[in-house]
Amino acid sequence: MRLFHISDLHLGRKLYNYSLLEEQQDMLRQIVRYAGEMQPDAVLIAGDVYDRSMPSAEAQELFDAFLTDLSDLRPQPEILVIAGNHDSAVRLSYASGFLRRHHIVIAALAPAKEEEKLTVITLHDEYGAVDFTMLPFIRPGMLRWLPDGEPEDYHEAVRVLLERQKPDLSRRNVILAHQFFKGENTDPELSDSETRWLSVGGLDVIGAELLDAYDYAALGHLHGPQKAGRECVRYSGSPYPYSLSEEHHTKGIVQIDLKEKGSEPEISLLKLTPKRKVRSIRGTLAEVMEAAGDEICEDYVGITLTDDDLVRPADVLAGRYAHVLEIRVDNTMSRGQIPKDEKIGSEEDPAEAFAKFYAEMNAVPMTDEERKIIEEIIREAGDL
Ligand SMILES: [Mn+2]
Repeated sequence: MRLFHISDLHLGRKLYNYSLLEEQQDMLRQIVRYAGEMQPDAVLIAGDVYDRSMPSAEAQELFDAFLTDLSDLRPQPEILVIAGNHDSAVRLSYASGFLRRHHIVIAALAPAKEEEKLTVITLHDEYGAVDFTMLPFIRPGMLRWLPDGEPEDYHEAVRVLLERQKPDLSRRNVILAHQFFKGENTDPELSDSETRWLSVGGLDVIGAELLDAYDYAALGHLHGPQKAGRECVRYSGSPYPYSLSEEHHTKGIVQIDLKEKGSEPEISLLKLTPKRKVRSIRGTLAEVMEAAGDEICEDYVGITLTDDDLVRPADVLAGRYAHVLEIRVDNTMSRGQIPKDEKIGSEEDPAEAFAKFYAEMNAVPMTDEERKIIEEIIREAGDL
């Protein structure tokens, strides 16, 4: 049985206020193309379909088109979707009863009472049955209804839920989950686009040994593709780089070929090529301008300039770079070579004090023109 594992689509996400809809549409089309070619039996989407709990109409359109395109493939893959922490479980569940009749299974809501269990879907191939346990994102607070009350942390919450429906170990088992699992002695690689939700030593960390019974764990939450302990416990990562810290990630689809029970699944990565790269450039303004090439560079770039003297670099860069995410200055001034003891004192001339403050903040001195403006403002203020 062949599986595609993706997660953290974050449809509707913006990058420093740039809409990524075009990039996301392109990445979804690449996934559909791969699915047409490789013919997976199931596509697993391990949470964070949308970037926000109230997705934009455009983001919903993208997902709608994606599900439709995948469903149009023959043979038609089963599509299994769980909710991540960014999704609204209730909204993602919309039409899930209907969609389920059409081989699209959405498990977004956590069990909310004793009788409710996690969704388990069974698919078959020549080696027999494969059970897919679908664990949507949960917080301990969602499980207050448990006989022992709210679990004390995330690890306990997941442990208790999985304990209630142990997999049949004579069959092959796959789990989909969107949580922060950590393998023993492994250091998870975090990126800037997800770290505000996670902390390595935090309460949300869950021991990956809870997934030992599963032949494959399709995880979502971390945006860098990586394993959490065992080879078969994996984060697919986001299909598109959502921060500059992800520029060296190889984004892609994890393809899993499950054979008979007990044999190691074959795992490979199908690479996705971002429509526009997300990358950092460093150098003098002249070097950076030169590096853009002959045409306007469309990549999303974070630029670090090393010149000591700069006048309105943003305006200059805009002539060659269509999508500048940030401009940093790393020069002698920013490296703190201004004597630190040169305190800005109240007895100092205000224009002089402001000029120092400006230089410290921007790592470049004010221009004469700017200097004139500030002197004027100070004079006017003094007249009041
Ligand atoms: Mn995410």
